[in-house]
Amino acid sequence: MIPPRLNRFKRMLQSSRTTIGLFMALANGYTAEIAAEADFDWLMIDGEHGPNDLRSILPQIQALGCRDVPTIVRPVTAETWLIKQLLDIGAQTLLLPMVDTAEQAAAIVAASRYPPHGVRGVGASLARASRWNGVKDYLHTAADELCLIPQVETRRAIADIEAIAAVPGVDAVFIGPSDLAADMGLIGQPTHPEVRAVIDEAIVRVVRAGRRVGIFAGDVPSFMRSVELGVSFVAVGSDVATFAQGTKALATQFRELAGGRQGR
Ligand code: 3PY
Ligand code: MG
Repeated sequence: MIPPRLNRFKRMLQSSRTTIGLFMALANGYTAEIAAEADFDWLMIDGEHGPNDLRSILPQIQALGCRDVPTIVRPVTAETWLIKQLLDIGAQTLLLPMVDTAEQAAAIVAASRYPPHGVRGVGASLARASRWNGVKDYLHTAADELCLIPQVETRRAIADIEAIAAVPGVDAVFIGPSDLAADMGLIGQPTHPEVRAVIDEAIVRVVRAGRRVGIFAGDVPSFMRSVELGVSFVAVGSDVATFAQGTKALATQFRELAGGRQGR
């Protein structure tokens, strides 16, 4: 029998070091392989805003699995049926958007557990996650290697952040500055001082409660402040933005060298 697949992200989360990762929304296995060559601690396959579905997430999980890169998957929504599908194809760490209450977080945990601990449907013989029933005791041990991370990204969620983080089976919470800013009436301003103040206080509260917290911080001041306050993991950018910036910079540089001629 095959031993259970260990979740390296879950173990990294237990260490005291802050890890860095990249959001991937280019939605294919080939660019996931390129990102895997960079020196990130983990990579996140984004099905919330990237054009990903189950069939595009699978090859990315496979590509990253070959390289042993700790992988997070973010589905478009935290629905029970979608959590089942993602776990069955082998996702072990899920980042779940728009979780506002401890009850919603508890429902996510239930979706990830087989009965009697939850409501995950049993289809291990058809599932890559169990190596098609090859993993020893998969039905009994699968939950041990799962890592569930609700996103806290509204004022309502921030008010309840300790309760959400304390739900048994929740491994960490993740603060979404963009949606939080929007909820605060400051859409497009995730680094606004008022948003930052709410974020700072939320981080401190989670850390004080002895729980883990992550965040997206793509600029140096937000990154440094978040690390200083004790976040465990930070998404520092995205493949899409990196590609857009890189291609623009390249074109600009050589357009100038070419004397500004249009050439198209
Ligand atoms: C947000 O900022 O709203 C996110 O979901 C992650 O960056
Ligand atoms: Mg968000």
